[in-house]
Amino acid sequence: MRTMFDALGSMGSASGAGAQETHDNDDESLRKRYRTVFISDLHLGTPGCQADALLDFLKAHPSDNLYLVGDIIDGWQLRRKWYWPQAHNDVVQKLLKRARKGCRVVFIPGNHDEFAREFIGLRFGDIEVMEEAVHTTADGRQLWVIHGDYFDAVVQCAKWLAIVGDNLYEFTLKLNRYLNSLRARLGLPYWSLSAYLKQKVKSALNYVTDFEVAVANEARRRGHQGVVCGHIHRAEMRDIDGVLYCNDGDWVESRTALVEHFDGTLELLHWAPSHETQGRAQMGNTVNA
Ligand SMILES: [Mn+2]
Repeated sequence: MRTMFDALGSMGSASGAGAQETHDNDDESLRKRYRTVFISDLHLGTPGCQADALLDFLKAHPSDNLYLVGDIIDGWQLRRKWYWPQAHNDVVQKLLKRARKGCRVVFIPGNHDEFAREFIGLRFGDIEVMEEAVHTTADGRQLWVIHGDYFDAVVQCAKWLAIVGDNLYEFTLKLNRYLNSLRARLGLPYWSLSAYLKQKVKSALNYVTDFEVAVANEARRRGHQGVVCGHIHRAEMRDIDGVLYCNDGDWVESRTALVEHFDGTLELLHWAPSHETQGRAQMGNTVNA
């Protein structure tokens, strides 16, 4: 089935599918080039999407690889109310053009653009659509790339378990009273079962609200060194028990992206449009290891 994207993409698909993008004459030649750029949660089709800033960012950050890590086009909102200004069209055109010029562009649909999940294994123009990906960094690390909405269910399920755990805690309070009255009768000192278990339940509750830990755990289970996701609109890069958890943030509030330098160094960027500050401000969150 042909789509608008096929039509747009095929306009110039003959021009080079090499790994190295030929530099544009209009932009990019003087820009700093990255090996990989990861962005997600653009929410094109909603008034919240900061399309102009995103366009500036894309122009300023050419790359060999570009991962679109879900919630690129907000199908949920578009179904409710059609909103598609020129700037949003420009972003789509820019992405298609980038793919046409030899940048490997991978689109991993999220929950807001789940309509694209039926195109998994196919292409929008020169953009590959994949359910998930594994990106190998220049220094040989394997990063699992997913949107992350699947973990809502994991977190929800864990939350439910925590409620059970919480009821269990109430029960242990009763049990504690009973046990200690028994211990007192036997001449044994007081021992707090509830304090002991409270600590356990508390850490369980922290765990369940922790999307990040759930994602990192699954990446570890799959044998990856790291994971790149989006979905929760919270940019982050940190080690979670030996797995590098990276969240590239969003383009609704924070205007953030994850980039890989040519030596494999990963960096979280926070884009500030030039009228706000001079160029790009970095979050100073770089992981070399
Ligand atoms: Mn999402």
